Amino acid sequence: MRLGQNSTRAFAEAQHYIPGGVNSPARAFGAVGGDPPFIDYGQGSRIFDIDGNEYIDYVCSWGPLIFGHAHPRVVDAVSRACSRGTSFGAPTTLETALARQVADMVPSVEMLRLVSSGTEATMSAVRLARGVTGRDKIVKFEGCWHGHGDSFLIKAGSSALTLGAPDSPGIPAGVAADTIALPYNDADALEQAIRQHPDQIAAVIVEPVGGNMGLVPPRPGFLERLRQLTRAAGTILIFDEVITGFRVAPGGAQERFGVLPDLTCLGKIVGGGLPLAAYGGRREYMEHVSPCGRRISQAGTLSGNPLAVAAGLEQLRMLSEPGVYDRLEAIATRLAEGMRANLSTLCLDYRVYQLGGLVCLFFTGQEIVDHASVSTADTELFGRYFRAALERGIYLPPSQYECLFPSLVHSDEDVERTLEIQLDALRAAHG
Ligand code: KE4
Repeated sequence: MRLGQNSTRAFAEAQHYIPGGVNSPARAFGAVGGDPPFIDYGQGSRIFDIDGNEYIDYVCSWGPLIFGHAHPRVVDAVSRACSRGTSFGAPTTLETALARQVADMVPSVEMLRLVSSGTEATMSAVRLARGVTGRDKIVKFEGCWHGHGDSFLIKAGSSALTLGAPDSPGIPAGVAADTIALPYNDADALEQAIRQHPDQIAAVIVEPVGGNMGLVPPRPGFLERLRQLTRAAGTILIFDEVITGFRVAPGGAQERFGVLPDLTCLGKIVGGGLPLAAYGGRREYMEHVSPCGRRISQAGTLSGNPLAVAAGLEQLRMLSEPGVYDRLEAIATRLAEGMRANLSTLCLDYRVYQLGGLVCLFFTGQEIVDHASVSTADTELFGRYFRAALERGIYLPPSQYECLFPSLVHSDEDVERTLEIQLDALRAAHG
């Protein structure tokens, strides 16, 4: 990847002060080779680096920017909030308005707490589950990423998987011992785990659609079985909808698949590109979050920050307008169909998955159902494909284990241009 000299210089300096030169490992291009361009600004479906290169962006901040970069309505909402003060550390009516909007859109959510990141949301949801059940163990699924909380860095997905280090140093053995990692899409494994650990499992946390090992749809019946098994075992079912929330349907995967969890974690889109996430669900559980009920602790200086709330509320209101999800599904479907046509043109038997506003191309011919099948993908080839696409002006997520996040402002021309470039990048990758 020929990087502009300004980005090259910027990356060198950044690495002196910031580990890997980035504030989140996925951005370092470790999985795809080459150095990351440093971004100057974004507008709509495009981002522009500090050397003046333009890209059609399919990262979109890893999902939050469902209306693209610097949407006028979001910018205006944040600007108006900013002029009234950036933070108060005191309640505001807009936080209640956002909470009400989320509760109106997400079927299982009766009550919720706003926090500052998806990691904080999942950590808090698990602590709540442990607090109300009095149990210690949790179940997660291999290849799912729930942020960098200690309990989750066991066979994690996203950057942990990308960097080939599913288990992170620094996790106490005692914490790891309370996390049971099972194969995704394997409800029988959960049934067995519940039998092996009777009355010990506080929560099952799952991405209802795998989004951090690439796009891995739930097998028919998987989510329903999780719901049945957890209800029978007195275990709390947590849907981590940080990616799928407001992305695969207005009410997320729980609306799309008709399975209601006890707790839901939300992030990305709900914050409109600013640091805001949420966890919520059944009132009988949320009423034990401090300062209420059993006072299960969770706090945050900038939780419910007025700027982030303004951005998130505006985006959710825009998402509530008619026809939005048909448009998003149409964009993602066209991308997937076009990619399959490109693979057919080149007689390549790779797999393309699409669900709601998510798309993923796997460099393998195997059916994708779990972490093991995803691991058959040729990540070396993906790296060559990624760099070829970037050089041609398409900014894909820099990992085989991430999804494309198209926005509602990716035009038909953007999509057709993308598919033209994608064909070239596939050819270049195969030399
Ligand atoms: P954050 O702490 O990054 O806001 O959210 C953690 C998280 C929790 N749950 C799911 C399902 C998630 O996908 C994430 C974060 N997603 C990654 C990308 N797949 C964020 C990108 C990054 O780590 O830089």
